[in-house]
Amino acid sequence: MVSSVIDIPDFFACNRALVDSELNRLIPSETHEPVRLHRAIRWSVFAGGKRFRPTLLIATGEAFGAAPEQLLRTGCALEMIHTYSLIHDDLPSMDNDDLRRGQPTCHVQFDEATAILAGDALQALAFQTIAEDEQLSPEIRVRVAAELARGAGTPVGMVSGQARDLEAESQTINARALEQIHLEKTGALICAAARCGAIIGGANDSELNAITDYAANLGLLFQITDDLLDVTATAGEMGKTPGKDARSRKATYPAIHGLEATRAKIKAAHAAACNALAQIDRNPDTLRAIADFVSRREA
Ligand code: GRG
Repeated sequence: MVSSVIDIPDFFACNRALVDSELNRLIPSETHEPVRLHRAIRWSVFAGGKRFRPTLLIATGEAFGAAPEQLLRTGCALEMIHTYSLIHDDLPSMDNDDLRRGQPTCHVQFDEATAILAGDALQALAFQTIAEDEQLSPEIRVRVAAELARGAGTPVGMVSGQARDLEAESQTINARALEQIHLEKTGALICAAARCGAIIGGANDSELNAITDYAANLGLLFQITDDLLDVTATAGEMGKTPGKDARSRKATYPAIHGLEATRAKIKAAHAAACNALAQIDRNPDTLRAIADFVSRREA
């Protein structure tokens, strides 16, 4: 079922403005020494990302009755981790890309060492932001920090997914291995976003399980649509280099399954995400509308 009541582009735009203004407050200014480092951090953070993970966290938290001010700083922490991962992913030793969020990548604009340090500093600042968030009780801060670390790290987080992805470049991998890469590299941080929102909102264990199921499918949906866009979109639409997956013979959904099966998988992951939401007795409209939006996304 496609939701029509919630204006998701508007919901994203409102949350993006809130998150950007808080990020601006949390991140050292460009005039703060060492200025090259702070300019590099700001270059990448304020290059115009969608703020998908903070917005998902806010939508999930609000579904469980959390107040916006309880969610904002964890949302910023997620965006810091995400931006660090993009900066490092673009490095010559990883994906070696020179375009991100529609502008030169951090190491191209500055230099490789500065880009590595910008990513490192963002990761540290993310955990500092949660530890110092006075809107949350000490217990919730610890739970949220653990969720974020698990989603960002290893053995079932973004870093392990990235390691699997790099290993897969020199191998032919099957559909199951590809799905595991997606679940970890992209899905784990998306899962952490939704779970942190639910935890801040006071979700119980069964609600948290349902949200995890929703977010795992949403993460898959997000990555598969990203793979599909790499085949079908232009650089202007994507803000990064399209067609790169195919040129580097990267294992992707379209490469392994073909376009038709990829579109069928998008439908299946969307349905599974919506079914998971049906397990909880909360207003699921915004979360369902986000799944609708991701399954149709064009950037
Ligand atoms: C370097 C530890 C480490 C991990 C890198 C995020 C990542 C892991 C790699 C990026 C490769 C990639 C293009 C993955 C596809 C899904 C994805 C994470 C897309 C980028 O996220 P968006 O679309 O970007 O939310 P914006 O710019 O809108 O924030």
